[in-house]
Amino acid sequence: MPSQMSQVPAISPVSIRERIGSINTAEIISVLKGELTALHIKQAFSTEVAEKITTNFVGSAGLKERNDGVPGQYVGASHYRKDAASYFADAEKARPHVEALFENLVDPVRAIFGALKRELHNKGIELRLARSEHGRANVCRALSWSGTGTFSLAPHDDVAQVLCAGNDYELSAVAHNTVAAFNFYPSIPEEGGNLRLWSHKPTVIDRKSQGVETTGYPYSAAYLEDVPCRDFQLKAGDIALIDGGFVHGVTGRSGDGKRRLVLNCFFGFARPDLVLWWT
Ligand SMILES: O=C(O)CCC(=O)C(=O)O
Ligand SMILES: [Fe+2]
Repeated sequence: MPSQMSQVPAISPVSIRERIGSINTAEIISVLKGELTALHIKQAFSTEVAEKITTNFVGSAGLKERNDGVPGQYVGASHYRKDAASYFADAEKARPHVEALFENLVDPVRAIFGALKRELHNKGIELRLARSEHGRANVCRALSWSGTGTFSLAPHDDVAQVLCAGNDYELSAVAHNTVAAFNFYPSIPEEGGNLRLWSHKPTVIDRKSQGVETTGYPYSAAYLEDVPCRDFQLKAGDIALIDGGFVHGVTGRSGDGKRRLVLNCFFGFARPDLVLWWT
């Protein structure tokens, strides 16, 4: 038997909350602390704001095709597979384009960042964007996945890339705590494009066995075959906040209806008194 097959994924229990309304900082903090695995808030921001952000993304002068092995278009910067110097330089360059997505809107990303910053400050904890001598992270990046087949974004975890980010990144400290992933959805196709979450939180040994030690991407269908999963059916204006240590992916889309657009960012405790936020 090939060594890749020898590791059987352990089933990790998940705790999920799904509801309509506005997100609150107490539930964001429960994800940050690892008490809640996933939080899906439906109709969390207005369709008017969602449509404006989508229009701005489509017309953005900063819109690019990813060239790091993950099919998709984006505005913003990703630390994935980059050293700190290139990531922060990219973030600085992309900042005007990220800001232009929000124009003069009161958008959900900056609103939540501000509310969480105030709430954590009251508890003696600082929340700030990750930074280095080369620059600082942006509040989010915008992504439109273009993988074809079963998944438009293949199953992955968000922790490997943080764990292996390197010593020059202050954010690598977060890998030992919950890496929380915020996803805001300005546009969602009629069918498909679900966020799928598997009941499995890979260890370093699991990742090594699957050949994804430094990337956490992609996990094969065979590896996940016997792991229970659940789908979040999303609509424009929804927010999904997950523990990025659990394997997750985005299901494929049928037809050529509306595009799927996500605003994504990561955050987590680097120290008991410091929460970092990056993309
Ligand atoms: O698009 C989504 O719903 C999830 C995005 C994601 O998992 C990521 O950017 O790491
Ligand atoms: Fe992810």
